[in-house]
Amino acid sequence: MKVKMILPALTEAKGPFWRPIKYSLFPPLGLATLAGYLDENDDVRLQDEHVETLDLDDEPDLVVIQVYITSAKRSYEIADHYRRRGAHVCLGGLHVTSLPGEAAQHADTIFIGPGEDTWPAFLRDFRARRPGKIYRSQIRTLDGLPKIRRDLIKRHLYLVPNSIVVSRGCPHTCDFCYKEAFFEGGKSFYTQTVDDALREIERLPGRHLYFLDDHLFGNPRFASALFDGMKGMGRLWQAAGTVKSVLAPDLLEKAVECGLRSLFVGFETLNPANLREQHKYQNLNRDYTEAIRRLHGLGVMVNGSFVFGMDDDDDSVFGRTVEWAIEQGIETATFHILTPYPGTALYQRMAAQGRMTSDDWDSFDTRHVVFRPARMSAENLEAGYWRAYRDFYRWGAIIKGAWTKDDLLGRLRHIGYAGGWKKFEPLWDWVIRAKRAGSMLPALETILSGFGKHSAERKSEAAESGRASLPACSRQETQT
Ligand code: B12
Ligand code: SF4
Repeated sequence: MKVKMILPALTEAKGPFWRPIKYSLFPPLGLATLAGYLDENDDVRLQDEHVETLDLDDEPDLVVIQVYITSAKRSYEIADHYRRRGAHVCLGGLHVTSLPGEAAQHADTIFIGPGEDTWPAFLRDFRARRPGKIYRSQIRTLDGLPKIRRDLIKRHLYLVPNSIVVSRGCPHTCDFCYKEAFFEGGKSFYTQTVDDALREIERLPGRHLYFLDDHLFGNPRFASALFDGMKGMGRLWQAAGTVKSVLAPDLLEKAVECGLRSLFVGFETLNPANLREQHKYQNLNRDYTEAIRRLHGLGVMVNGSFVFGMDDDDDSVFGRTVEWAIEQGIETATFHILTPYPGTALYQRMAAQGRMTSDDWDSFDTRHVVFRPARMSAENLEAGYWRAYRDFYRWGAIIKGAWTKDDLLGRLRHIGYAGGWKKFEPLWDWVIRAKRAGSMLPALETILSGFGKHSAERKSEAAESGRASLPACSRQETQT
């Protein structure tokens, strides 16, 4: 059977004039996971439109498209094209789960929720020539997951070819997050076994890893055993975690010991009223400054995530947030305009209040305002968002942030890392067009390993003064 798997791109990622590096970071892991369920003798091709031009002249029997909200329009175009050519077209992913009725108009079969149970069920039915029209995920487990088909990934086209997920979902329930809608009808947070996760890590070449799990620290027992197992592997890795998990004792130290060098942290807002409104209770009454101090103290860089436009935000939010982030010495920041995704509690609330102003899914990219903000105009929200990026990544701000580090090396690393992402965008653009994103990985590893030394030095200093002792814990299998 000829199978074509496609991750369509949103318009910006294919721009003739400008290609932001973020679209050449990670390969299509979801599709490579699904490819693992195909037979050895199936002829399968995986194309990621973010990094390559799609070949649409082929004639596969089965077409599998992963649909994100921002690529929905493009996904439907491609789906319609292949249906005209007689292929059986399957659509799945987050946007299909949020709006199945819309997606069904462009597909022979649609999939609701994660694919680990529905996809193999469909394949059996398809081979028996009785494919269904809709498959809903009910069984939530990562046990027995086949080997991810990483051989289908064109590694050289990505800066971070070693992306990995060892869990699905998250234990929290924030109103603006995709998670509740996607996992409806079953568990919304579950992990691999520790041994399976370690085996997957061992299969990845090189040193660098990027865990794309929503919350790698979400199950402390699992995370702790995983970090024990990773000790001595010589990895350098990045991941996402919550303020709460950073403040918890011991786990962070273990993570650093086995290679954590940078953490994406969802601060989202500095305003408790906003946190309450979004039901982001796990951030309430947490000392953000202490969390950053802990991370920096262990030599971990911080990528802070902030959302603008919640109901308690007014025009002053941008300046205050950026100034705070710079003063904290946060190395990189990701800003978003609040975006109510269909299917989320936030969307339902906004729609009920008659505040949604757009259903053009292309604009749901967290850079456009698609609802009526409560305490500022949509224009000011959008302008403030762009200003925040400009102000945070000004050389003056980068240097000010760097000066919060207490030694010269720390300052230089801060400048190198923060400047590297934003100040050299023309260089990234050239690298992507030359199809050489992968060749920049050693530079990233060098910077990250520098931070590792930084932390090791600090730890040995602390150990000398009798302060550092990390609890040892035996490796164990854990599953939520
Ligand atoms: C890595 C990532 C990116 C990467 C690359 C994406 C990629 N290569 O896949 C980059 C940086 C480019 C990116 C960009 C953006 N992202 Co992003 N990203 C992610 C992240 C962190 C991980 C994705 C991943 O690999 N997951 C692991 C794999 C195993 O799961 P999966 O891909 O979902 O696939 C499973 C299922 O979805 C399902 N499935 C998927 N497709 C299909 C198809 C069929 C037929 C079947 C049966 C099943 C199926 O089965 C798979 C196995 O279980 C997610 C968060 C998350 N946890 O998913 C956000 C996330 C997907 N991103 C999101 C957003 C909003 C964006 C941006 C718009 C943000 C921005 N401001 O730039 C852009 C635009 C994306 C686009 N191209 O349209 C939102 C999506 C919201 C939505 N409703 O669509 C998410 C959920 C983050 C969030 N919490 O809000 N992103
Ligand atoms: S903590 Fe993050 S991943 Fe978890 S529900 Fe909230 S926004 Fe989503």
